[in-house]
Amino acid sequence: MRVLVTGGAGFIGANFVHQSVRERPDVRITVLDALTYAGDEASLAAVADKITFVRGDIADAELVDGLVADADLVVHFAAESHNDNSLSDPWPFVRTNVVGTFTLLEAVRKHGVRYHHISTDEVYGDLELDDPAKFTAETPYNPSSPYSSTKASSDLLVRAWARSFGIEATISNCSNNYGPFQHVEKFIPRQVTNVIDGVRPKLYGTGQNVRDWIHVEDHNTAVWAIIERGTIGQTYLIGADGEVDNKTVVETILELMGSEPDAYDLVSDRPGHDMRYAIDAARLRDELGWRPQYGSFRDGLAATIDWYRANEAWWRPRKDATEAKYATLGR
Ligand code: NAD
Ligand code: TDX
Repeated sequence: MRVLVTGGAGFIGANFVHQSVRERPDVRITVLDALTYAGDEASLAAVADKITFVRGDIADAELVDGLVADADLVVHFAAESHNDNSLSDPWPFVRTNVVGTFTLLEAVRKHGVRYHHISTDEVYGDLELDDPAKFTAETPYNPSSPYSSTKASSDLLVRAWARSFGIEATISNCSNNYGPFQHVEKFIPRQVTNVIDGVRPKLYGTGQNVRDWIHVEDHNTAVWAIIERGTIGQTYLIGADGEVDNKTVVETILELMGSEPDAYDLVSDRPGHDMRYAIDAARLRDELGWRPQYGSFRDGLAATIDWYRANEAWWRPRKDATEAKYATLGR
C-alpha cells in the first residue's frame, strides 16, 4: 500500500511514520511536509532510507495532485497546531488548516483515493470542571480559538466532500498527545526542558485546566485501526481516559525529575483558555476493538522525560527561540 503522510516531520506524523515502518512492512510511505518552524527532518533520520521525503506545501495544488495520484491512502496530519501561535497570528492557520485541507480533498476527489483526516477534540469547545459529560461524535462543534476553529472548518470540509462527492473518508478527533519528538513550545516538553535548564515551569492561570492525555503511540494505533476497520464517512473520537489538571502534570514532572513539586511559577493566562477536554472513545473501543497500550500516564511521562534527557541535540536548537516568543507574551 502506498501511503502519503502529510506533516510527517511533525510530532504525531513522525511517530506515525516510525510506527508504520516498524510494524507494517507492506506500507510504502511518502511524507509531504513544508518543514515549517514545527517540522524537523531529523525526526525522520532513523527511517530516512525507508521512506520518500518531499518538502512542499499542502496548499500547492499541482504538487499535491501529483503525489495523491500516486497514493492508495492519504493520512493528513499537517497543520498549524499551536493555540498560542494562533492567537498571535491566525493567518497561517487559515491557510494551512483550511486551504491546505481543501487542496488535499480536491486531489483525493479527482483520483478516488482513500483519505483519513487527523483532527482534535478542541473542535467541541470545552467542558466545565464539574460536568460529568465527555465529548462524543454527536457533541456540537463549538471551537474557541483560531486554531480550533480552523481545525473545525477542515473537519466540516471533509464531511461535505464525503456527502456531496462521495470521497472515501474517515475523521478522528484525538485528545492531547504526549511523547517523543513533540516541539518544545507544547506544555509537557516545555516544562521538561525548562527543568533540565534549571528554569521554573510556567503554569497558565491557576493550573486548574484539565487535558485528557494520550500517548502518541496509542493515538497512532487508533489511526491504523480506523484506516483498516473503520466505517467510511464515520467520525471516531480517540482518547485513553487520561484526564489530569495542568497543576498535577507540572507537579508530577517536577517530582519525577527530582525537584520540589512546588518549584513552578503561575503566569498570565491564555486568552479564551479552554477549561477541560474529555473524550468518550466508546465507538473506537466497542466497534473497532482498539485498546491503549500506555495504561499509566505517570509511566508514560517518566519515559518521555527520559527521551528529552537523552535527545537534547534534537530539541536544543529550538529552545531559545521558543522561550523568546513566550517572553513577548509574558508567559
Ligand atoms: P506539529 O506542529 O508538531 O506538526 C505539524 C507538521 O505539519 C510539521 O511538520 C509542519 O512542518 C507541517 N506543516 C505545517 N504546515 C504545512 C503545510 N502548509 N504544508 C505541509 N506541511 C505543513 O503538529 P502535531 O502536534 O504533530 O499535530 C499533527 C496533527 O494532529 C494536526 O492536524 C493536529 O491538529 C492534530 N492533533 C494534535 C494533537 C496534539 O496533542 N498535538 C491532538 C489532537 C490532534
Ligand atoms: O507553558 C505552558 N503552560 C501551560 O499551563 C503551556 C505551553 C501550556 N499550558 C497549558 C495550556 C493548556 O491548558 O497546558 C495545557 C496544554 O497546552 P498545549 O500544550 O499548548 O496544548 P493545548 O492548547 O491543550 O492543545 C493541544 O492539544 C490539542 C495541541 O497543541 C493541539 O494541537 C491539539 O489539537
